[in-house]
Amino acid sequence: MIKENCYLTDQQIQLFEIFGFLVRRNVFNREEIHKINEEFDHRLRSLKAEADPNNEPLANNNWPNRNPHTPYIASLLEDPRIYVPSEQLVGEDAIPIHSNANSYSISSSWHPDTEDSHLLMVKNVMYLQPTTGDHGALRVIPGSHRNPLHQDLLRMGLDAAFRKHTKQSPKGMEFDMRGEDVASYIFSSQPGDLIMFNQRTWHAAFGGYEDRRTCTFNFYQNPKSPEEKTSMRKLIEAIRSSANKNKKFLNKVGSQYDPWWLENPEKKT
Ligand SMILES: O=C(O)CCC(=O)C(=O)O
Repeated sequence: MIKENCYLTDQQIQLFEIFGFLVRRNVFNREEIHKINEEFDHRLRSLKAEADPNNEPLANNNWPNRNPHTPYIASLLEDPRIYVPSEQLVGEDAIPIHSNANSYSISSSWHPDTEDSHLLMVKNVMYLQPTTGDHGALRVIPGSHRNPLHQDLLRMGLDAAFRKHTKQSPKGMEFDMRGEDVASYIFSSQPGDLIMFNQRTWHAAFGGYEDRRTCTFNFYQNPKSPEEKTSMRKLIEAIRSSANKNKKFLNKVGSQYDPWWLENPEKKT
């Protein structure tokens, strides 16, 4: 089972390059999803118990997985079903940057994760509950990782609601259409399905509800050219400053990985 669902075909790779995303079904089985949910429950409960009650509740509780509290989820970054396809898309020397858990209480408005055009960044997203268009499914705008579409959407202010919510200043024009009415592919999914997307691809999710869950695994291209290296430095700095911000809300959340993970207790190579 694990081996069967590892390798992407040339056609899948081609579709990823053209559309900026790729859907993979039944990658994890029911028992594995159960194990992930158990660790997720436990970690969310303890992070909430440890958080300062005076902190403002967050619409997206987000925490890193690479720690001894969630050993099974921490191992997924090194599961061939995650890293083999990621390396096929990003390169064999791809760098695993994030392994995160998210518990949302709202929808997510349209946004790309990055506007950077030098480094290829790929995110694997696994929804832990069934999703449909009006029940928290991820939507992606096919081809929006590429210019001119990527830039056109920025210019028309499609991310206005996202920027407002994340307290960033507006960049484009006023955008006042319902996000649901923007043309897109809707990733209706069952737990165990995965979507991989180029992080420049515009995405959103509507029909949010309390404790909507995802696990995400991101791989970045290993920078070689001066432009790629500059991009990587900027991204790492942005990750560092957002980790410090999160610390205020969920006391324990800081670095992307615990020293336990670096010690490699399972002696994985
Ligand atoms: O499910 C969602 O609310 C959106 C997820 C998202 O933006 C992401 O994983 O990058």
